[in-house]
Amino acid sequence: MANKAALISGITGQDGAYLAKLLLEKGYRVYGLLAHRSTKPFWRLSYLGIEEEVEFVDGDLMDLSSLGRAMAEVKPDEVYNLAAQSFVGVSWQQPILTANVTGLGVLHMLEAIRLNNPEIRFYQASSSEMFGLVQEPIQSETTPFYPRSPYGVAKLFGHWMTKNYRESYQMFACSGILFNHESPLRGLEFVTRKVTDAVARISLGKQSDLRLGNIDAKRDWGFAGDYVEAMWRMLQHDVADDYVVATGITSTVRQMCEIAFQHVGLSYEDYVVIDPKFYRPAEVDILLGDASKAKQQLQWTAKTSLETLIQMMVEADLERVRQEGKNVSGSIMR
Ligand code: NAP
Ligand code: G4F
Repeated sequence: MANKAALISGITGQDGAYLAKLLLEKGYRVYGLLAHRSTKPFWRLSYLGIEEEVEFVDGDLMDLSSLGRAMAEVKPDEVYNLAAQSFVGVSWQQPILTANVTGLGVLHMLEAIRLNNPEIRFYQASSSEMFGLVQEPIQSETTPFYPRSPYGVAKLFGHWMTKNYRESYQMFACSGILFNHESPLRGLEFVTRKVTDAVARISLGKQSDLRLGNIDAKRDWGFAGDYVEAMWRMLQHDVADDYVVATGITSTVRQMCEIAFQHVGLSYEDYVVIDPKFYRPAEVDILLGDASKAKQQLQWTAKTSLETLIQMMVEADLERVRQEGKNVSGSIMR
């Protein structure tokens, strides 16, 4: 039997890169949907050494016809929809773009599959941000949603559309409600990477302080490399369903800063400056996930502690900042 083919939207992002690596290791033919950009952001795939192993197909979540063409060309067995405007902070500045890409884009994907081959297995990257103003202290698949950002509202639309296509057309459509997950490949706009990059720069004498917003916010942070395994497992299960993917431990941004600064022998209190510019119009104060369904049905658990994760990220950023001095092209890693 020929190897399975997988189409990944958002392949140039953090999760897309880790998922592509995992699927290649499992023998898949991996195709990445590539939206047209003025520059090709392949640094994550290069970092993992897989840029040459992935095939690319043009397509944008905003263009249903391009998705239909991509399905017809690739004939995937599995589609992972990871593409999104994924930064919560910017979703207040660009709410309509966020609604279109992060919300309506999911429906475009589902329609492209339904019209081409409804047998394709579909994964939707849903988010713990949908819990927002949390209605239960520990959030599971049965916790009611209360999104707090245009991003969260858009994700909720995609989540319900995924369920609706499963129930209306019996499509194998899964929604992974993933809590925050980070890695050395995280974008610099997100708080963990902003902190680990700053820690590296401060420790190497290239930055003097770090300006942050609400450092009392709590998140359930895991490692992206662990979480893509859960995505794959969902699509190998006998029935399509929705799953929370989380560590079951929540920590404040402040505690995360403490770990990062301590790793280079510094104290965060000496460098962190609170800047209201980074406060959000409506905050998600705390997220804490219960992934017992994923554990029971998919045999998935998170393996990486926050300490290990943040230390790994600081080490990667130290290496990058050191390289910047030697290699001008190092700046494209940021
Ligand atoms: P990311 O690094 O921001 O990657 C987003 C990807 O989407 C990029 O490859 C981007 O391409 C692509 N994209 C944006 N607009 C597009 C469009 N119109 N058409 C096609 N592609 C487009 O995000 P991530 O952290 O890997 O997250 C992956 C998915 O999981 C996202 O849907 C995110 O919302 C969701 N999620 C993430 C987390 C987390 O903690 N990381 C938690 C829950 C859910 P360019 O590089 O060309 O811009
Ligand atoms: O790192 P963040 O920007 O992640 P956020 O908003 O939780 O969203 C991430 O996780 C979601 C899953 O729950 C994903 F769906 C989403 O795509 C994304 O990956 O912010 C985390 C917390 C927030 O409470 C924020 O207010 O950190 C706080 N924070 C404090 N200072 C900051 C900053 N966040 C950022 N980005 N920058 C700051 O300076």
